[in-house]
Amino acid sequence: MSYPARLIAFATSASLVIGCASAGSALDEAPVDAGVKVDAPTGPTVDAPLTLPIDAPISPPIDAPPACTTTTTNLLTNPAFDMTPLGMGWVQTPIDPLYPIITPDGTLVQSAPNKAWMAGLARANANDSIYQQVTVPAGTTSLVLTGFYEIRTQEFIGVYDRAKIELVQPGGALIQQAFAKDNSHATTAWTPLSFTFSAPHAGATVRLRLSTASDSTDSTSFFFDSLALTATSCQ
Ligand SMILES: [Ca+2]
Ligand SMILES: [Ca+2]
Repeated sequence: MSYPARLIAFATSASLVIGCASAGSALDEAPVDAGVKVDAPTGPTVDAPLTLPIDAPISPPIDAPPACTTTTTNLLTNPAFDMTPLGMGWVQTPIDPLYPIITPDGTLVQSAPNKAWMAGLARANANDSIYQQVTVPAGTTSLVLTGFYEIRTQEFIGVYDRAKIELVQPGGALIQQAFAKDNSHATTAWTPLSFTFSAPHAGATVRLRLSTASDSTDSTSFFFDSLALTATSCQ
């Protein structure tokens, strides 16, 4: 009664062995199923060449046509001190009436024949001044002082003699100082000066005042010539 059971067991084992051999052979030799989808080989991704954006050419801004014409005017009468009669346009208060400030005297001249020769006399309370009153045109956008100066001195140390140019009210109150030098700033040649006032003072009546103050020893001469108080306006 046990034999059939063993036979069954053997047959079962043989079947398993055969089954295994058959299965291995089938895997090794099985043709590629034509129906199996084979993916195309995957190569490295090649990025398409980047095309840099080409900026449209930038056209320079086209300025709008000026809405006005720029005009410059020297507000000073007799700005180079050379018109006649001598000293016209300027109000002078010299140290000594025998020595008018605007003069052809001396050898230094920036524009012939005259200049303003201030100080140069060593005296107590030796103060010179000249001024000219002007009305700045309405619409003025800038106010600029230009000119030339020379300083010659007998002083050799310390500061005792001074010169300044100021814009003042008709009553004398200071508006703004444009120039300040002293005997320590001696020159050897005519030297240009330039100052732009911080406000154009359009429409205002003002004075341009030059003044010097000297002590009683070792004189210093301050020379000025070819001044311009230039108003720029847009009309
Ligand atoms: Ca002159
Ligand atoms: Ca002096």
